[in-house]
Amino acid sequence: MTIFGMRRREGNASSTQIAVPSTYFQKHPSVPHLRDQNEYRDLYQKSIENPSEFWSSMATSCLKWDIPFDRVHHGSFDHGDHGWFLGGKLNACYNCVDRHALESPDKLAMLYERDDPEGAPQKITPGCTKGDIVTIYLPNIPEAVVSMLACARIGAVHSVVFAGFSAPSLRDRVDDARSKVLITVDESVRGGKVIQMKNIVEDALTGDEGRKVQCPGLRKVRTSGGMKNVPSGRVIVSQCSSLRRVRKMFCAGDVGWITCHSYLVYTPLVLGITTVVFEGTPTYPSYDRFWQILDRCKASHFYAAPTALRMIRKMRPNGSSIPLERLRVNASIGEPLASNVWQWCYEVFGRKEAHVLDTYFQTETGCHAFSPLAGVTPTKPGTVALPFFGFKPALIDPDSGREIEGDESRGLLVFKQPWPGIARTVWGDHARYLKTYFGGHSGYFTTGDSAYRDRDGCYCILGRVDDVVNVSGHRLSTAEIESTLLDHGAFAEVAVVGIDDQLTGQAISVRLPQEPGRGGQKGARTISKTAYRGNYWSLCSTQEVFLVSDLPKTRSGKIMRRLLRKMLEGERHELGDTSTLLHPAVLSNIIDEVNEQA
Ligand code: 6R9
Repeated sequence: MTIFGMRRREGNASSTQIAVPSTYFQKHPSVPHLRDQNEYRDLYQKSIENPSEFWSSMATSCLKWDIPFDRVHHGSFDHGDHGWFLGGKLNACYNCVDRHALESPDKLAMLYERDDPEGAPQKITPGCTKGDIVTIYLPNIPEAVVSMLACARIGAVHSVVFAGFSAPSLRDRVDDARSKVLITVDESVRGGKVIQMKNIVEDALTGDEGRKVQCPGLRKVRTSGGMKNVPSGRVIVSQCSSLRRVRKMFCAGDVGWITCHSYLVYTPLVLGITTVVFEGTPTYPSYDRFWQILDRCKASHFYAAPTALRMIRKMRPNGSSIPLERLRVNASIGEPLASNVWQWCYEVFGRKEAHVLDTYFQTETGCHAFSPLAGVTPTKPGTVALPFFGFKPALIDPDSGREIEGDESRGLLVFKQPWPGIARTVWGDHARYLKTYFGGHSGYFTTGDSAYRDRDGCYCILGRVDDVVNVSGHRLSTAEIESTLLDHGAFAEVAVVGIDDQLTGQAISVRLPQEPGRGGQKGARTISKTAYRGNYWSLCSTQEVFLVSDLPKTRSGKIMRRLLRKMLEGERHELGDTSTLLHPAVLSNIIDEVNEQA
């Protein structure tokens, strides 16, 4: 079978590498840890060939241990029993807060950007003990970070639930985690709208009829009214004020997302970098909001999801006049960053002064698995560049199950050896963990994504394996088709799914959010055909194009193609878990719009 038969440049990767902008070094006096790509290669090789030595040196130089570890790693993929830094003991909160506060007590740990920039933050206490599982149902406010750190400090496990989740979704997560304590606020504000979070919690606890008691394991609920006496008084929470030349990172996601666990909370705080906590949305009060925050906070690093970048690009194609005095790293995460969106980020958003990085990781990897190194390695638009330290990637042929050697090849993305951030179980269901991540291909960790490796060894993520469209034996990744349509420049957002087709097995179906002045469905069909030509030459005739007012997305900005596929296949009442949807109403709107256009 032809796996991926396409004429176009593979994987939408650009063939040119773009060097680190020279302004990178002018924006901040600090220099990167590594000199150049050669040093990266040497160190990477060490991390793969002798992981114990590499991670031991990293763990001792970056962290303060109460009891030093006596063994770096134990376990195997076959048994799924990984343990790291055995015998060692450290406190994550101490590493994030106290040791920096002791060294430089007036250094900022957090900057808090409210939805509405006026007003002062409140402080909270979790009230729980070691071993408890604490559900944190808070918006992006400093208290969310303080609650996470407070849990880490006393040895409680935090389970952070996205603040936008509904009462049933919250209830499921409290029950699933067997949580004893829940921390929330009375209300939050997002995009100028007040959300009564305490009422949502009450609904979660009383059930739909308001009678039955739910979440029986829950012992305590803390709302803002009852939260006083911050245990960790050393976290300095401040509005943008007295700013000094320290590195500051603005990670613009929801604190419930792994991206923010790793890159809003723990990484910057462990490294002594000020982290910016933003409560609002990129569009309120205007589409300039990200620029405003980066300017006000003098942030050096920016991290956002492509969906937010695409939306801002659509509304502010020429950027903003707000200066970005310090911005030198502009990174994206969560979905593919199409080449032309990459180009816009580089030329317009960051004015060719910031290093643009498309990074790749998963909840299960815990940290970057691929990324250009800021200020060190060149970037290649359309790729996530080279593997991060300790990640040994491979591509597997989906049919034979064999590893694919050589560059310019594509297949299922797996990792061949463990790294410290690897997920160690699925809570309460270890058998599921073994089956999902190690069951498919023995000896490998399965990511569930497919990828392309180009001639320079750079990787391009092609999307979830389930999202691949199989037309007449040609396996096409939805990410590539979407990227082609985005590169054509006519649309800001696109979703492509494969639907059953008697002739070809599967046909391509395209969803485009409605945009005025594009000539409606017919115009969109013409535009998408033009964009396809030369790329998906023989497949164009099977496509369907629908214009919809919005796409179903998770709170972290991922398009839920599975739902679109099910809706088209007539399984509108069996959509499965929709609890992670940002706007649940979008589903019925899409059904109406598709019915009108079909
Ligand atoms: C961090 C995060 C993980 C999935 C992952 C992949 C997709 C992440 C990507 C990307 C293309 C990138 N993904 N980064 N796809 N290019 N740069 O998003 O974690 O929410 O667990 O999602 O996101 O499909 O497997 P998580």
